[in-house]
Amino acid sequence: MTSQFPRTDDVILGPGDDAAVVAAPDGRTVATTDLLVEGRHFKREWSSARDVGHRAVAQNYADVVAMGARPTGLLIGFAAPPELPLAWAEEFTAGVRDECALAGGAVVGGDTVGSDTLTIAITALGDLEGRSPVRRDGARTGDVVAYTGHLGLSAAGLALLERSEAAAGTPVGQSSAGRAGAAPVGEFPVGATDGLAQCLSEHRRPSPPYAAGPEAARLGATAMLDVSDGLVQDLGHVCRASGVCIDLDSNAFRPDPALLEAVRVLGAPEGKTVDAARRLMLSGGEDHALAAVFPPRVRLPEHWHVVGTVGDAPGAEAESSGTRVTVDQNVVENGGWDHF
Ligand code: TPS
Repeated sequence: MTSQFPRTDDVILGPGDDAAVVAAPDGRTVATTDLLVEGRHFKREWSSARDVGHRAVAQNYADVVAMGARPTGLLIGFAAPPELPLAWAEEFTAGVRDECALAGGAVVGGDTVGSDTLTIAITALGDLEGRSPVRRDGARTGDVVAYTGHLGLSAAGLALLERSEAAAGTPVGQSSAGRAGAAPVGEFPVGATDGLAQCLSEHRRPSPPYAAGPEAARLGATAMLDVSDGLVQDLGHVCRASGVCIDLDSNAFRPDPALLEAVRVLGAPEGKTVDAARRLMLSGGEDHALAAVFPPRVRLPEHWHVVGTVGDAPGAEAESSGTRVTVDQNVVENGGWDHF
């Protein structure tokens, strides 16, 4: 499966031998691994095989760039039930290839096994290109918190899929013809608008701001992570690692028009749509936006949205989870994704 992938300059010895050899010019490679399990992370009724290929790469490479590294290679473990159509695996492979073309790197190895549950395990590698890794423990009092990429759209897309499946038995974005096949065809029912389509697309194929990771490292970010579980919850990890607290300014969150449209469709009352959209921006995961902390004097390019500040570590009673990240000085229910 892997031999059809393009090779990059980083791949010295690609698939076909016992192990791959990937260049690491400065001697430091970042490595990360992430799993996608059918039913938990994706549904074949909701996403095409190509979508799943894109998403599998995106969620791994988002972790690579969140360290400040440039993606260089992937290893893919593919565990599939024997009845999985070959076309599904081929389309998945095409999605992986296309996302690598966007992000960089190439598939350098992998393994395929039979399994009851369709599971994709990816290990991704990246090159720090001589930079120091941007960790979670470097945030300092007085630093500013900023994000780039989308927030809330993927969560809105997921809610739309759940809602429409519960209501009609037919997921949004999937024609009845698509249901019969191995993968949905990605058509939208009459009436679905561009905004809803964008939320569904961000859920099926998140678009992490890949170049912004190395950029943040060059700009002197003191901490960074990709938003996979929800901004408030994920920033809590920075707080705990750095021994600080973070206050977010709700007015600094400018909801995307697509997100506003989705929350309206999802039933947010008139006059409450901005609030509802902001809640999704604070709690929604899986967009794989990048959140980073910068020293206050750094001049940030426009695509970084400053949304908060770093303060002193709270007292002992506030040490418990959730209370280190506040919004307008208030403790919020973080509502992020619970792994277990
Ligand atoms: C079919 N979901 C699953 S994992 C996750 C979220 C928000 C966060 C990362 O968790 N149901 C379906 N697909 C989805 N993507 C979700 C629910 C939502 P982990 O770190 O455990 O991978």
